[in-house]
Amino acid sequence: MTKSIYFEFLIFLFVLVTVMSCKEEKKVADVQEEQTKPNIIIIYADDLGYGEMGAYGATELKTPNLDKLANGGMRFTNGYASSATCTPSRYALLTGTYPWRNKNAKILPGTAPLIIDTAQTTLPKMLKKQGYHTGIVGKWHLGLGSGYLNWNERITPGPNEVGFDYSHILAATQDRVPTVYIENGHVVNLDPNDPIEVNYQTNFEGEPTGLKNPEMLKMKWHHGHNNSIVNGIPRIGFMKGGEAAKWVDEDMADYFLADAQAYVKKHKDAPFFLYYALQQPHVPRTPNARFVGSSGMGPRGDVIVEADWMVGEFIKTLEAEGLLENTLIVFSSDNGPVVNDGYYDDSEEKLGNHKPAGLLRGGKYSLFEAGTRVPFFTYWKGNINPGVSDAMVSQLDLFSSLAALVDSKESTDDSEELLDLFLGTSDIGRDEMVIEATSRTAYRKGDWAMIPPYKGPAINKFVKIELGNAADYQLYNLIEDIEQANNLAKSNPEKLQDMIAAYEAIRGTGNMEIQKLELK
Ligand code: NG6
Ligand code: CA
Repeated sequence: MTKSIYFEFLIFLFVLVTVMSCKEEKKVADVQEEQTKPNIIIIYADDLGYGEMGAYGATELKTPNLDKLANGGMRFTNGYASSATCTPSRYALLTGTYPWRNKNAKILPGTAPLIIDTAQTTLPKMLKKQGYHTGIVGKWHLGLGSGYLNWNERITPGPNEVGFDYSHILAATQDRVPTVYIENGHVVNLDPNDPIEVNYQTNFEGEPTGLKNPEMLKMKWHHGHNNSIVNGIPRIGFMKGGEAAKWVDEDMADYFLADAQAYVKKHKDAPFFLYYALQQPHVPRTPNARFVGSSGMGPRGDVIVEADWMVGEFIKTLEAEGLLENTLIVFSSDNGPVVNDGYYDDSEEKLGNHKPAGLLRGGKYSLFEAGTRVPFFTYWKGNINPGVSDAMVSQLDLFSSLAALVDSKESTDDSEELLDLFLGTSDIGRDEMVIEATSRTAYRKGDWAMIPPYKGPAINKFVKIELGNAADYQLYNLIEDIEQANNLAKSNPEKLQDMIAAYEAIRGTGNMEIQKLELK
């Protein structure tokens, strides 16, 4: 090649590359212009109580990042999870259907089959039909597979079969085996020469347990949680193999944050839905070294500070990518708080004056308000005016409301379309709602809460939470008595009868077959 031909060739190449990259940029710009539908992100905490954020009155714990969002968006004071435990609440969130309609929607072991029917309508499926890319990062706990599960093959059906294009999850809870991450149905870092086996009934021969090998533990169990030991923490269920795939508990929050950030960066050019399911402050509470001691409240407070930081970093990413003005963020928690949920982790000793449930009675597992009334807010920069609403709203309502946002006609019987309320242009919420706690149900209508009689202990002595069980009906006026201290069932029999009739109209009368709450 002569020198001049060589130069001409170089110039040709330069022009070609420039033209091609302009085309690429144009494509992106076009998509952004065409993108009238906002991105949707649900950030969902695990066991975060009503009183756990500054914006909800916490004084001892600092949650600046969450507060900034809550105070800059619509903050609900009567926002509810459907249930006082995880699986049913997540079922309601993703299907828009009361979890007590599905007998399998209860706290699941890590080996439980998927409880959402693959033919069933779901929030991510509905959004997919409207052109959204859908992803879940974090806690799943809705079951996997359809019976016997081989963890060493593709794990299916799971999130990808009920509407998520992308999934990167932990199967059940941080305290349950298998303690591995699963990406699109595959265990991450699985070594085929070290296959994973999981069993919730019997241990594998020769494997240590929390019960028999206390010398191996860095965190001691208080109740339950005495099966397989992973990273010095005893778990629920037995697991063998999968050494290279096991997660490092202290890195979990960073791991999921990085993935949530990568997801939004990857999908920013078309509408996306991300369900970012945080694992905090569920047990075992394992803050990264950066957060140890940050709250002065021991690991439970430290992981709340950690979660708040993760949310702050995640928002920074949305901001840096120019996505905040075009993204609706919903934040809530799957159920109310519990201080001691099965490990000795100083949470009780170091709680000090912090009130995880604020003024509310009860906690996780409870039919009293603290079981289901949780932090709940929406944030959309430039689109939602900051405000506080006392209107009643349930996570169930996200299905129909988000459908309305994206011009879908889909809705479910149990999910009310409250889009204007979520966007802060209306103050009208639900009139009534059935709440659930470990298979028992109660009813809220207007300012009133009614709890039917249930057998069983008034207080669970392990977690030290009032469950709501009593021999007689309970009736509370939540406006006058948010602490549910005065049972008005006897003094206001007419109201009680109205409430019972309205409750039974939804729930029916056949709900006396309740399961025993077993917290061993
Ligand atoms: C309970 C566990 C508790 C927690 C809960 C599920 C025992 C003794 N207790 O059975 O630690 O894992 O299940 O929490 O095993 S949830 O937030 O996922 O519903
Ligand atoms: Ca939970």
